[in-house]
Amino acid sequence: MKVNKAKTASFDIDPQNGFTPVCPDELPVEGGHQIAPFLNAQAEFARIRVVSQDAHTPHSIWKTDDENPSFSPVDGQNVDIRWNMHCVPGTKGFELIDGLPKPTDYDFIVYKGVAPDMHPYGACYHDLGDTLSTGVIEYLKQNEIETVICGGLATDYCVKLTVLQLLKAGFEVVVNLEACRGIAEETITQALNEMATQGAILIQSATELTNN
Ligand code: VGL
Repeated sequence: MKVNKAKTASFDIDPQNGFTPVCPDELPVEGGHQIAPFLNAQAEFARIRVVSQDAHTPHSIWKTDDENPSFSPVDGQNVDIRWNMHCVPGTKGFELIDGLPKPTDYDFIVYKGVAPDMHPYGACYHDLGDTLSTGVIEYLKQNEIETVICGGLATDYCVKLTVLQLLKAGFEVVVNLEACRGIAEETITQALNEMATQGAILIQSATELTNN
């Protein structure tokens, strides 16, 4: 497919060690550490490159413990289920996976899930109700971006929600499957269906892209 580089951004969604086998005690996604070359390939077709990073405090109310396993519900307006602690700033899990640019070489960074009682998935809003902007939509619009190419971790959570938020904001959204990895087969299939139904364009690889 053709994309206009001047009006295209590349979005690296949570490509952090905490979602890879590099950090087995966090939320390891199979193959998550292998996506850097594919994110770099899609970025060649974009003028602007943005990244989101989970930045969680170890005091988060949604963390698992002996009585409360993964996926068990947790009370609060901006939390839903429990997860192993992951992506704590200052630890390996927070850092971008090997092979990506340094954070300072991106054009815009979203840090999300910073408050102990907020665990958003999509990178465009801090809350689960999609009202409190992280600023990335405004940044992209300010830069006259019309198309956003997305990849990252995990397909069935943060990638899915970010893609749906970008679609709602009016962008043409391309999901580069080679640059995504997900947590579970069933939820990955659901996520791909939902993104496509809402208008996302799914491509197998950045080799399907050309600039005009
Ligand atoms: C994610 C589960 C919990 C993700 C983050 O980045 O997809 N998934 N926290």
